[in-house]
Amino acid sequence: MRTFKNLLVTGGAGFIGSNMIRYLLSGPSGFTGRVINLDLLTYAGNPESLADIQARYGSGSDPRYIFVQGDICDRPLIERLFTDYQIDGVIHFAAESHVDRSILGPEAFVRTNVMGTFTLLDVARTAWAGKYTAGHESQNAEVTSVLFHHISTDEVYGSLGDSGYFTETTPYDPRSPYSASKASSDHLVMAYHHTYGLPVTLTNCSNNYGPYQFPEKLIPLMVLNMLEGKPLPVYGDGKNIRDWLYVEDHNSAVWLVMQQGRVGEKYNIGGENEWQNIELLQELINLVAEETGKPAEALRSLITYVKDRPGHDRRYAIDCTKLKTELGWKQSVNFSEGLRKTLRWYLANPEWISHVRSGSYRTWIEKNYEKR
Ligand code: NAD
Ligand code: TDX
Repeated sequence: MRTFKNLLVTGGAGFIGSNMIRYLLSGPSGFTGRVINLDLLTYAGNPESLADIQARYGSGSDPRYIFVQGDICDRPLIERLFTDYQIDGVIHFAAESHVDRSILGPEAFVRTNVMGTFTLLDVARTAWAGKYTAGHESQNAEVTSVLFHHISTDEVYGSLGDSGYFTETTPYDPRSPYSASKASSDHLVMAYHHTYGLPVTLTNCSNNYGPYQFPEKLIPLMVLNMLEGKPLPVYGDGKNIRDWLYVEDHNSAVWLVMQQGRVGEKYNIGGENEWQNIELLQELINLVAEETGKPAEALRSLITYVKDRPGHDRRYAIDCTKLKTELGWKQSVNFSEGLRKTLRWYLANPEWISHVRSGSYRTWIEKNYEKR
């Protein structure tokens, strides 16, 4: 089992990264080391999502949580972090993550997702040179002192028809600027392993949902629009299918792969939980009606079919047999419980929502963190 002392988490102020840091420091991970969270704080990065962690672990003479505002493309900064904090593990979440934004402005996606990943890999290779065996001998090593874990998506595999599943050997067929940039980053990660022997693991996960998700993604967008009586925009015929997974189940899988997965291997992570968008929306409407007392019919009347997303992938479905049989992972949160938990979190956190809506969360950093 691999152990780590100083984890560099990139994109830790985003949705999945902030949940991961909470899982590492105050969840059931068993991790006893230090987290260095490097995040540029783009529109999607919100340090308020980690206010509890900052308060509990972020101060004192030997803090276990250190926040650094910075860019993954900034090579001198990353070199400094590797040296100053003796980084022995990287969990690389930082990315431009929203498909619709990638259609409107692909350049930021290529910059962060491709060049940013390249920069991190190249610094890790240099910083860790000599600390691992170069080449394929590193594969299957039980103990590795350093590891680069890359977070990726099922979208790299393209789009499925009515049947079939994505496995780890499905050929890549990305179809949006977002998924193409993620596919490029995956290839760079594997290339750094094969060429330089860099110890890497890679996971490709299906759609996540849960607390702290930015309200541009389907589930929080629909919930907040329902609460505000706004239209619920359904793209195309609403029959596109996604495979949904609760965010903490994603993070437990990532942690398991980092500790016990084979170096140089990729693992699929999925919910085995396929929903057509329109069916999911009906389910959410029923839940919101139950939890808030708003009449379901009034909420249903907000459904508005809109122009389809260009190149909209029809169906994603993950086969995660490898992760289950090799490492014994399984999903722990059932979908209706997870949706209810998520909805209750949004209902209980109006301040987080209003700060995100107004953009005022950006000033929070000035008050609560020392600039590095
Ligand atoms: P997010 O958009 O909520 O968060 C991304 C974070 O990265 C933000 O905090 C942002 O400030 C930061 N960031 C962006 N550019 C940066 C840069 N140049 N330097 C440093 N930080 C930067 O995204 P998310 O939904 O939490 O996704 C995290 C990762 O998981 C991404 O790599 C994404 O591709 C992958 N993923 C997401 C899902 C999903 O359903 N959300 C599913 C599978 C994989
Ligand atoms: O308003 C909407 N109406 C709508 O019908 C939005 C925002 C989405 N949709 C549809 C498009 C998709 O079929 O809902 C589905 C889910 O959309 P998103 O939440 O934008 O997610 P998706 O495009 O599937 O990508 C997500 O999962 C994979 C994440 O954003 C990616 O980062 C991840 O890699």
